[in-house]
Amino acid sequence: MALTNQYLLSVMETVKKRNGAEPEFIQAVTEVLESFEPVVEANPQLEALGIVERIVEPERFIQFRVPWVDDAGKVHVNRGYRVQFNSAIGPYKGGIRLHPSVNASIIKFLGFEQCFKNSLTGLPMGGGKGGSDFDPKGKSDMEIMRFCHSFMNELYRHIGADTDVPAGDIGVGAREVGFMFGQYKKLTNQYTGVLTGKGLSYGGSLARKEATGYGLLYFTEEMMSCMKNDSVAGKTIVISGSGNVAIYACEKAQELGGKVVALSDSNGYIYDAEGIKLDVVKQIKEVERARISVYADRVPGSVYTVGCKGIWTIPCDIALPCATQNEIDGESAAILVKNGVQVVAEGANMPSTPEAIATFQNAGLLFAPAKASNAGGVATSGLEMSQNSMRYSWTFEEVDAKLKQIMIGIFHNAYDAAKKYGKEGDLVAGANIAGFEKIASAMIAQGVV
Ligand code: NDP
Ligand code: 2IT
Repeated sequence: MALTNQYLLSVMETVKKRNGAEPEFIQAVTEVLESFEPVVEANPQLEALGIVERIVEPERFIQFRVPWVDDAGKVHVNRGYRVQFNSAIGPYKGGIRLHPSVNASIIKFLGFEQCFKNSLTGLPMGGGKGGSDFDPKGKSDMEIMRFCHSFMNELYRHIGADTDVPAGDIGVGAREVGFMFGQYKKLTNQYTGVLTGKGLSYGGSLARKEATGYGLLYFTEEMMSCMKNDSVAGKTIVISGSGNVAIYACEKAQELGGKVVALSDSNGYIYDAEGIKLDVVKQIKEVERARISVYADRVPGSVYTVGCKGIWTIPCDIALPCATQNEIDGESAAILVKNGVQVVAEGANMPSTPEAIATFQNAGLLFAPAKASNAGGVATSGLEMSQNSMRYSWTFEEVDAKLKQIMIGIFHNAYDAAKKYGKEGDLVAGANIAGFEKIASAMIAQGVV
């Protein structure tokens, strides 16, 4: 769908002029602005108050040098980033990604998406994102620690429990959050909930580790129940990635009675017709930090295939992309549709290209966009912030129950917003609109800042 509204067209033109070398950021903005057409047409004050041109421009973008020393004594320099995108509804909130592909475009697309996702959770969190082009693969624990400490040596001056609260993303789990938290505490002499995804012994929340994957399945189950009178039980499921999101999506999918037959990493994918043995995967990925190919050496009858894109050629009822952006292109989407996929729910951020989304929507299947379906991670980060503020912790069951309610609420908000603007069933539009309405209302109330 191309933009036709003059106001949105002019905003988009400026975004392209200002950020021409940032394809992922432009992709994310284009998709969101396309959803806004009926909203800006119904609410002329949005144009008068410059809401959309303000929302696409980050409040602050920080870039910094991250020098660190490897185990052999050699000095390396990486580039660090933090984008503080929008603070209308709460302190900036969003993860930190450590991956060689990280650049300004990746950080800005993630920070932009985060604003709407955080709004959808219903919790008071603005949007931010950070990261570095540091590659954690093959690094020792001490190298990871020195990098994380150096990263925090600059980041600490920009964050705070009421200012900006980072967390994990690709390449950042409890180990990295622990190193960053320790350095923040040392530099500021303050013990605050400045990061989420912390370990349980120093302020982390139960169920945060599981939250994104579990939340994805709570959303999927509610979407299938309400829109198709169906459920995850008995379905064949393909999940890409084998990191934090993929592992706990697999766990909850299996608990709901689904059969997960494939997982992947950036080198290739495993297929296990009998259903993935998750204890084997956890040992390989969480304990040994090894490659997913090892699974085929350990589980008789399973098969490893080199190349990660091939995972989308496996016939399935439900596809859950949980690795990275643009991992499903138009061609892979067409194969999934040809093989009869009924549901696609995004665990990763922006895993489907615009061509893939169009293919899914034209096929009439259920499509859950990332900013709605993967919001469980940041929602539970919000619950971690609440617990830290209260100096208290909830049980696993309490946090999990709140997470489930939040995911069910997000589905209904997105569904209802789409319906309100004449796009019933289009959860892409619904999620963008529902996320936007709260931010826009707060921005209007606060004036031109
Ligand atoms: P992890 O680092 O735990 O795992 C990432 C997984 O994706 C690994 O299997 C990795 O394989 C694979 N992967 C990463 N980059 C690529 C690539 N360029 N091509 C193919 N495979 C790739 O990260 P998470 O599980 O935390 O994050 C996965 C996705 O979910 C990301 O899009 C993230 O933004 C999103 N997300 C994460 C949340 C969280 O709470 N952690 C919350 C919401 C969204 P390899 O080991 O080979 O690199
Ligand atoms: O993309 C995401 O929502 C995350 N990586 C989680 C962010 C957070 O602050 O928990």
